[in-house]
Amino acid sequence: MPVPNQISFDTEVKPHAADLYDYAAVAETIDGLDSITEADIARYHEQGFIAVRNAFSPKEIQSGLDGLADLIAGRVPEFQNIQFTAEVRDRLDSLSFEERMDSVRRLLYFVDYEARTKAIANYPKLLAVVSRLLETEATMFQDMALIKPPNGREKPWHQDHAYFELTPQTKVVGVWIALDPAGIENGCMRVMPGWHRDRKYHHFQIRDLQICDSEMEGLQANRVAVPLEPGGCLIFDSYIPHGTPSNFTASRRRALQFHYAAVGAQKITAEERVAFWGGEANNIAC
Ligand SMILES: O=C(O)CCC(=O)C(=O)O
Repeated sequence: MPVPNQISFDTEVKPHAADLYDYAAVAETIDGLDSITEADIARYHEQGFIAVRNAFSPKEIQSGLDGLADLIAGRVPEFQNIQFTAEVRDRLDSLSFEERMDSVRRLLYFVDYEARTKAIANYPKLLAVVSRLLETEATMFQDMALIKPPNGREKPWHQDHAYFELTPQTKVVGVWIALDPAGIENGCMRVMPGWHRDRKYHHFQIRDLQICDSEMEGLQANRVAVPLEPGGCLIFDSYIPHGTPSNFTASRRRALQFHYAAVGAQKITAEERVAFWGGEANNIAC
């Protein structure tokens, strides 16, 4: 289904439980995309993710931030696919640029409007790593920018594959790139290492399309936090449960996220996706 290219607004949601993103360990990182070894590739398959520091240079990250700033400021008027927080619905046009930046939740499908972000998505060293992981030529099929401003809301636990109109068997690699320091307190990623294997969760529309909180409660011992400096990235399997808590700081936490699959990956319909992944559609209670 085509995604409408238009401004939208988030809905107000209840806060998450205080311990929903507690974790037992912090992820180790590999230094640079060039350093990824066959052992790291094996670890990706085993754990469902790898984290890389210094994957992109400060100049490349600044170009990504500049690209997003142009899109958010409306300097590319043909691009409208920005979701703002609910509380600015009635006053969007009166916001300063900084206030507008801090009212964005996400941008979707922008790279065809903005060359600097497209260059990051198609960065040859990144594509080479993703193709190694997929064991075939990779193509990017979804681009998103996640802006978690001060007090920004959570992204509840989910598996990205539940969002895609691709067969459940399709191998998908996600790449989440930090544009600001992403730390424990401002909402860095949390993942469940190894939980991408043979696990499929029904997803429910609660605070977002998500795994039921009760499935994720009490699993602190199984969780790893992935703090990253700007230019670092998390490369992850689309079946790994992951999420990010609210941003409890005054620091922005902006990120780019791209998803890649094999060229020609087999699609399913929206109805087939819901029938496979949807909790409500399968009459399951959350
Ligand atoms: O950036 C975030 O806060 C989480 C993003 C994420 O997990 C997603 O959009 O799939």
